Amino acid sequence: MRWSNYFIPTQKEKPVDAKIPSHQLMVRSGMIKQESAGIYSWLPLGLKVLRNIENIIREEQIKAGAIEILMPTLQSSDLWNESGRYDGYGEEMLRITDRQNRKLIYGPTNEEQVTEIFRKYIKSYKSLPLNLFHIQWKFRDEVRPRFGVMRGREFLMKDSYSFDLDEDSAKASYYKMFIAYLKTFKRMGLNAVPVSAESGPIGGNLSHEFSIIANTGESEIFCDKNLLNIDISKKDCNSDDEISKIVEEYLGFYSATDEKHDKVSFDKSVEVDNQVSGRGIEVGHIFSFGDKYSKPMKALVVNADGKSSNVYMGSYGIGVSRLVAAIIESFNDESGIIWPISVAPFKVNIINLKNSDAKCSEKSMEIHNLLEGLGIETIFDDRDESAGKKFSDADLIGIPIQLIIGPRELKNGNVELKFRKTNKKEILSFDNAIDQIKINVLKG
Ligand code: 5CA
Repeated sequence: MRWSNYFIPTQKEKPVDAKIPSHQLMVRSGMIKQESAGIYSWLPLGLKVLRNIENIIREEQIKAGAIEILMPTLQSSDLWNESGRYDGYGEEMLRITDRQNRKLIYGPTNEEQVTEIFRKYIKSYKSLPLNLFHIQWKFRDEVRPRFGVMRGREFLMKDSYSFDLDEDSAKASYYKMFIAYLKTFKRMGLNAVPVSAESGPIGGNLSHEFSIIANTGESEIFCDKNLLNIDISKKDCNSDDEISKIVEEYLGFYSATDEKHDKVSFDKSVEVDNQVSGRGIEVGHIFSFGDKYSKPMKALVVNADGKSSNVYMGSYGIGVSRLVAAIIESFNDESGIIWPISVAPFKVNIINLKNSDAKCSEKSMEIHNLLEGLGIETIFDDRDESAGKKFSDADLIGIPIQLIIGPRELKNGNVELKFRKTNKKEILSFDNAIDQIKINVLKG
């Protein structure tokens, strides 16, 4: 992609209302534009990152056996009356009346809607277990939308819903998602900590939040340091047994949100040197709540003995749009964003130092085409801007690899390669530079 044909409205100044690095950097790098409180347009760079994150989540959900559907943003209030949540959900729920005077709501979550789908089609234990997920916009009329997309009113969520015949099988479904979540976040370069949590308005008595430790996190979390040292990418999680063992290993260590924290048991069960307390960004939250929805909404299945019972359910959310901000909170420096390869909007940023030099422009275009041909997404900064502006914009938008092409190096058949993560520059021949890029992009 040629930068001059693209749309990246970068800005130098920090937006006055943006208090945390991710919000400042998302606005400055032209990823989002605020439309009203807690509601954003996603501009090309922001949208590319959002889609990359979405795809990683989708792949891991499918690997874990979940099946993708798409439910609407608008739901009938009748379903919420059936579950008993219509009145209870409070002012966070956006309520809408259509021209026929029918009451609708803009979904803050989809337990009711998915239970309605389930009860219409599924009648027998033979169809279980089942896990349905979708990636859809939600609306919560938060009192204090803040920190950009970190706490929006309209936000993108991945939500999955599991259906099981009994409690044991429901637990196995919960554990599957537990592991899928750790793997998902790991692929984005994030070490998520599963913390025992309150279930709030979703309900149930088994619940974990997945948090990224960061200074700008909204809530306090407490855990055993050993929890942070488990490397999920090195674990075999192929069978229910293997999954169960690993989850039990995680659950063996103390971890809790502020509301669940018990100082006495923390002090007793965790050595002082291993006590971690810090701010956490909640990027995922999972719940197991038995028949909380299936009972009032009469979602029944017939078991092998011909008896009917309410299906056991769980729900599993990931804040897709919040993750964009959480990743930036984890990876930035004073010059800008530092994208992990796996979610980066482009993998390589070619910087042509001298547009007026025909050889530089030709070589830049040639390498751009070569990389794109290899399936490596590349942005070529061909703008008529100073080298300084190109460098500072490149650092700001945070593409992991910068390839700098200037007349001096080009004369000797060389280019300069800079890795945004270390900010180290290296002069290499064309072939070596391409090899380095291939190796690093593959490594992810
Ligand atoms: N029904 C359940 C699971 S599907 C549910 O709604 N869970 S939740 O309320 O915890 O939300 C799931 C995830 O969405 C959260 O972990 C968080 O990462 C994200 N999220 C929640 N509220 C917001 C918000 N206002 N802005 C951005 N992301 C949010």
